[in-house]
This record gives sequence, C-alpha cells and structure tokens, in this order.
Amino acid sequence: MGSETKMHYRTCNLCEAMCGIEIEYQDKEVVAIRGDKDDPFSRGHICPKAVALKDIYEDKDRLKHPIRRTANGWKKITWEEAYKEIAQNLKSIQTKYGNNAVGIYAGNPNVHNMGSILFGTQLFKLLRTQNRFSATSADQLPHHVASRMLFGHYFLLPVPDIDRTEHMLIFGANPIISNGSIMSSPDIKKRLKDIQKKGGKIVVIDPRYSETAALADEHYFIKPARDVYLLLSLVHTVFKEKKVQLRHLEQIVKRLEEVQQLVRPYSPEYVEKIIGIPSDKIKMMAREFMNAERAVCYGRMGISTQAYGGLCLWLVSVLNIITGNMDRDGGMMFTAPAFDTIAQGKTGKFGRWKSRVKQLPEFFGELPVSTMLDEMITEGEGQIKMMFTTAGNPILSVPNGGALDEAFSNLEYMVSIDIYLNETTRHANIILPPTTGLETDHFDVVFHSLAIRNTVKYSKALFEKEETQQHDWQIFQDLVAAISGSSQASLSPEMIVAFGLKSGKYQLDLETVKKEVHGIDLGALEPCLPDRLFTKDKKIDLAPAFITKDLKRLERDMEALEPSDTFPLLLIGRRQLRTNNSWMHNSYRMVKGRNRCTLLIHPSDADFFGIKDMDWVKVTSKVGDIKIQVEVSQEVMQGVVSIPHGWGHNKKGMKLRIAEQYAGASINDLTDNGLIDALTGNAAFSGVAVKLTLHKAQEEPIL
Ligand SMILES: Nc1nc2c(c(=O)[nH]1)N[C@H]1C(S)=C(S)[C@@H](COP(=O)(O)OP(=O)(O)OC[C@H]3O[C@@H](n4cnc5c(=O)[nH]c(N)nc54)[C@H](O)[C@@H]3O)O[C@H]1N2
Ligand SMILES: Nc1nc2c(c(=O)[nH]1)N[C@H]1C(S)=C(S)[C@@H](COP(=O)(O)OP(=O)(O)OC[C@H]3O[C@@H](n4cnc5c(=O)[nH]c(N)nc54)[C@H](O)[C@@H]3O)O[C@H]1N2
Ligand code: SF4
Ligand SMILES: [Mo]
Repeated sequence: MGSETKMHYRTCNLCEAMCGIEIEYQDKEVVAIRGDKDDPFSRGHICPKAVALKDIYEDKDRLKHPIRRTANGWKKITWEEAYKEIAQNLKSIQTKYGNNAVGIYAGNPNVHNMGSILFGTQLFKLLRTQNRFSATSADQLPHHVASRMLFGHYFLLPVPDIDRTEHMLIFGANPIISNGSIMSSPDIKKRLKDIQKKGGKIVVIDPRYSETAALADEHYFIKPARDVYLLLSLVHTVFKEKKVQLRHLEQIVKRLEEVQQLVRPYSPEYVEKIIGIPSDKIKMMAREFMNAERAVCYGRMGISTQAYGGLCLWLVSVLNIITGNMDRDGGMMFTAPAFDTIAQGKTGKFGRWKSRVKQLPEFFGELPVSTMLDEMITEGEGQIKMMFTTAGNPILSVPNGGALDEAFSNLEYMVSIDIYLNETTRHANIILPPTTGLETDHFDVVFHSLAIRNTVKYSKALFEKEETQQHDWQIFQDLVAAISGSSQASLSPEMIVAFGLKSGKYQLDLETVKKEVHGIDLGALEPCLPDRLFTKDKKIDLAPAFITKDLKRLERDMEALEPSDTFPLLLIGRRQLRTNNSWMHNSYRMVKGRNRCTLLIHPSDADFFGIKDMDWVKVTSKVGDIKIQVEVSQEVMQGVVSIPHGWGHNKKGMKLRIAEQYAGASINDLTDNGLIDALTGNAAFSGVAVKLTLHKAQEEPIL
C-alpha cells in the first residue's frame, strides 16, 4: 500500500453499449470508476451499473474455485477432479440414454465475454445433442429469422443510424433505460435529444409510457402484441399513397407487389379497432415517416418477445426498405466491424430437426428455450437427464420458471459454468467459476457488429486472476480435452482476435489497437448493399413465404389476444436502470432504496379491483402465482400491468447474501412456456393474461 493511484481504461462489458470506463485503482483495489471522456464512442457516458463492476470484483459471494454439491453441503474440489467427474458422468448418461439426454443452456453474459463466445461452441458441438437452448429465443430470435430471410444471414442485423436520422419511430424499446439493444449506442439520451435539436422527431409505440416515451415527441399506447397490425397498416398506407421509393435498392428488391397484396386488407380504418389507435393518427404516423428526409423504424424486445415477433421484425424492415430508408444514412444501416464474424461465419441453418415433445423447429443450432421444460419433464427416449448451463439463470429468465426450478431439481446430473451460486446453479452438482469483469481481457466480438458507429477497442485485464481461478476459455478448452480425451492445440482468444483484426477490412494490428486504450473510431456506418447481402442471388426477397405464411395465423388468432373473464389483465415486463437481467442484485448499490420490484397498474384498473397504491397483491396466471407490491400509475395503459424481470431471489440454498435480502418476485413464475411466437419459437413475454387479488393492504410487511 501507500503507492499512488493509477488509471486503467477499458470497455464495460455489462451491456451492449460498450461504454469506455476509467478505473482509478491502487494495488488490487478499485478506488473509483468513471466514464472515459476520451473514448470517441461513449464520450464519457456511463450508467450506474459500471460502478458495480467494483462490487462484482470484490464480492465475497463470488466463486473463485470449483465446488461440488455433497450431502453435507458444497465442498471445494480441484479443477482436475471436477473435469474428470464431469467427463465420467457425461459419458455414462449419454451411453445409457443417448446423446440428446444432455441439454445445454447458454445465457446472456456469454455474448459479453470473448472467451465464452469464441470457445463455447467447441464444447457444445462435442456434446452432439439436439437439446441446445439459449437466451436468444427469450430475446432476439425474430430479428435473426427476419435477417436470415431478407438479407441471407442471421447475424446481418440492421442498426438504426441514430446520429443522422431525422425521424425515429420506436416500437417496444426503452433505450433510455436499456442503453440500446441491437443498437449499441452509448450516451443514448444525448443522441436521441440531438435528433430533436435538429428539428427531428421521435415517436414511441409502447403499452407503457416508458422513460423513452417521456423523452419522445409523441407516444401511443398499444395493446400488447398488437403491433403487427399497426406495422401492416403503416406499410399499407405507404402503398396506398403511392410513396414507395426504393432508391438504390430498386434493382435488388424482389416481390414488392406481393407485399402490396398482402397488406391490402390492413387499412388504418380496419386496424384501429384492433389496436386502439385512431385511423387518422395511423395515417399521420405513416405520412410523417414517409415524408421525412431521413427516417428509421426500430423495434426491440417489446415486438420481439411477443406472439408475432417474426412478422413484426419482418415488417419493420419492409417499412424501412419501401420508404428508401434501408442501407442509407439516417435510416437502417449495416456495420463493417474490424473483426467481422459475419464474413467468416455461417449464414444460419434452420429446420434441420424438431423438438421431441412439441415438434418446434430448430433455428441456427438451437431449440426454443420455452420448450426446454417440456424436454426436461416429459418421459421417454431423449428426455433431458443432464444439463450444462453457462452464464445463464433460466429459472429467473425463462417462462414458467417455477416449473423449471422443479425440473432442474430432478436432473440426474448438472454442471454450471457461473460466477455465483444462484437460483439456477444451486441445482448443479459441480459449479465451475470463470474469471469475470476486471480480471479478463475484453474485446467485444459481438457488439461491434451491432453498433451505430464502427469502432474498435481491446482492453487488457486490470487485475491478475487468483491462482485457483481459470478463464472461461480455459474451462471450455479443458472440458473439451477431458471429454474427448485429447488436448487441443492451444489457442487463446487473443490469438483469434489478432487474426480476425489482421485479416479484416481495416487490416489492424492487435498491438496497435491495444495501445489505443480509449478505442479507435473507424467512422460512421456506410451503405454496403448489395455487396454485403448473403442471399444467393444478391437480392432481397421482400415477401419470403417462410414469414408471410404466418399472416394466416394472425387472422386465425385474433380473438386469442383478448383477455378473458378469468384473466382480465395483460402482463408486460420492464427493465430498470439498476438491474442487469437477474444477476447484479448482489451489489448493494444496485438494490438499495425503495422496493423496485413492483406491479404497475392503471388507476382505473386499481379502482376496479379495489386495490390501492402500496398494497400487496397476488397475481395469478395460467402457470403460477406471485405476491408483489403495487404501484398505481398512469404510466401503463388500462388493462395492462407491468412487472420487472430478474427478481425473485427467494430460493433456498443460494449464496447471494445481499440479493436475498431484496428478493422481490419473479415475473417468469407467471409467464407461460406455452405462449410463443409460432413462427420463430421465441418466448412471448408480452401479453400474458393474469388476474389480481388483494393479498395484504398497504405497508403491512409480508412474509
Ligand atoms: N419476463 C421476462 N423474461 C426475460 C426478459 C424480459 O424482458 N422479461 N428478458 C430476456 C432477455 S432479453 C435475456 S437476454 C434473458 C437473460 O437470461 P439469462 O442469460 O439466463 O439470465 P441472466 O440474468 O443474464 O444470467 C446471467 C448468469 O450469468 C452469470 N454470469 C455473470 N457474469 C458471468 C461471467 O462472466 N461468466 C459466467 N460464466 N457467468 C456469468 C450470472 O451469475 C447469472 O447466473 O432473460 C430473458 N428473460
Ligand atoms: N438497465 C438494464 N439495461 C439492460 C438490461 C437490463 O436488464 N437492465 N438488459 C439488456 C438486455 S439483455 C436486453 S435484450 C436489452 C433490451 O432492450 P430494450 O428492448 O430497449 O428494453 P426493454 O426495457 O425490454 O424495452 C421493451 C419495451 O417494450 C415495451 N413493450 C412490452 N410489450 C410490448 C408490446 O406488445 N408492444 C410494444 N410496442 N411494446 C411493448 C415495454 O413496455 C418496454 O418499454 O436491454 C439490455 N440493457
Ligand atoms: S450503459 Fe452498459 S456499457 Fe455503459 S456503463 Fe452502463 S452497463 Fe456499462
Ligand atoms: Mo437480452
């Protein structure tokens, strides 16, 4: 001690925004974490989560060596013992029940860690199981399916060029809180306000008057899962008013007339009753969009995790394309990342197998996570008996988490690669904890490809790992070696990134990149079509039958969206500034203050059900019930209630001492694993039908 404090610069890897941070430290202690003003991308912006990187680093509950569950509690074991035991169990289970008896669930932080993203697939392939699941199908799968069908590659995802747009129409996204998704855009608030400063306009469609809606120029409430009608109607209006302009895509867009036919029935007059937005407003929305010099329609979780996710994401692109706003500055654009995984990767195969129980199709090597439960509990050949989870907490993040909790407890064997003993990993037989955050080198393999500017940065680890610790990529390599019985040629993520940068568009030298600790700006996004298309004929089929056939379901299901007498309210989620899905509540600064795990309900609904602000209610859905405190608020539209996800740390046998004191309840004990987007298999979190009963009147403490 006694030495001077020093500065370390790196990228925050907690969410998609990739903010540059400045860490003041002394020896092995973090003194302060601030925004890096010299980062050309984030310009000094950070959110409260970045400061919690210190808490994660210091967290006494975080695991630093492998542990094994025994009859007398968790015991430390060596890495060698752990690998040996796992390889043996895997072999005996697959020999006894077949390869598909092993399931894999990969969670969100995998994509924020280069070690996991670059080395995980080797292990997954080796397991030769069709029962692979991930958070993708509880999140952005419809985006991938739409991109695969329109642009030929599941990862060629369009990103809104928000710095140059003059009109932004946002469906079901709350970037002010989420900091942007499939739109890495640090400092988002300023960027959005800059649109308005230029005289531009922001319009938000959301069943809740969200923080982003509050900043916008206009906000429209929409009933959950009805966006598809509004989108169809907007496209309808562009055709009706003869405003289609394809600009430079004229020669490459196919089957425009087909789309015109398909949207013909969806006039503003027809959809107004279904969605609750008057037809003259819909027309105005369409006109403002098509008449703006540069406009972009962007949609995220709210339209992806709902019954018509695939149709919605297709229509968002259709609207951008037919108004001349695709692949053009100020519209939707594609990135040209320095490490281009798209150029190297596979375009995305699908439909090669179906899930055993519900016959849901595989996409890009995975089955829908909503059916993981069915595969775990339905007896017969191919039933999952052993699970691997890596950086995932499905019990809190997958529909019907309550039933999943029980299913996990009945597994014959389970391995988790995770830094915590939490709701999910407590069911494991062995937990293998990797290094994380400040102990790791960081290069964003995924989110540079989804960013609103092309930038590049490589961050060195700040602190050396402890002797007992292993990096995630080492764990994957060692597991592969233990299972296959042969050690692999020793590669490191750094070597792969160095190769990728050198062979990429900008031919960058990793050592040069490393020296630029604040990151390098490679410029604004540029038009790149048709070159960047992965379709065989280098054209865009605007009406892919794979997607458009789903319009039939829309007609068929219309009534199914209505709440019933038994379950009269529709449930939606919400994100909060100081949460990161389910796993950062063990940081005191993330949970302190008033109870934030509350149910929002409109005043007239509260009156109707005889509920007052701060009361505790029992919320019941088809699959389960929870008890939660109420906040009466005009923020949500009538008929809709909102609960944040990621809470519910009230399980026995965890080691999350702070989170357990601020447990809250899990919305996914209510969401229904039977509710999916039938086209893509994605979980439908929005619009789950629920009912409320008073549990305890206000402010009485609850057990
Ligand atoms: N109702 C509802 N449900 C939702 C959502 C919603 O909006 N509403 N959102 C969905 C979305 S978008 C997502 S992405 C999913 C997220 O779903 P998950 O990925 O399953 O959940 P997370 O909460 O991100 O859990 C991350 C896990 O990774 C561990 N972890 C953290 N850092 C590391 C690390 O460096 N290495 C390893 N190996 N482990 C680490 C944590 O301890 C935790 O167990 O949830 C989905 N579920
Ligand atoms: N602070 C914080 N930031 C995060 C995360 C976090 O947990 N906390 N998670 C990260 C992850 S994994 C992701 S995927 C991103 C997600 O990023 P976003 O998609 O921007 O985040 P959400 O807050 O889920 O926004 C969804 C919005 O859709 C609305 N909505 C719900 N149902 C419907 C519907 O049927 N129609 C319409 N039009 N809107 C609807 C909700 O009210 C909400 O405002 O955020 C990331 N950033
Ligand atoms: S916005 Fe995301 S990347 Fe930026 S500091 Fe917060 S958590 Fe980190
Ligand atoms: Mo996500």
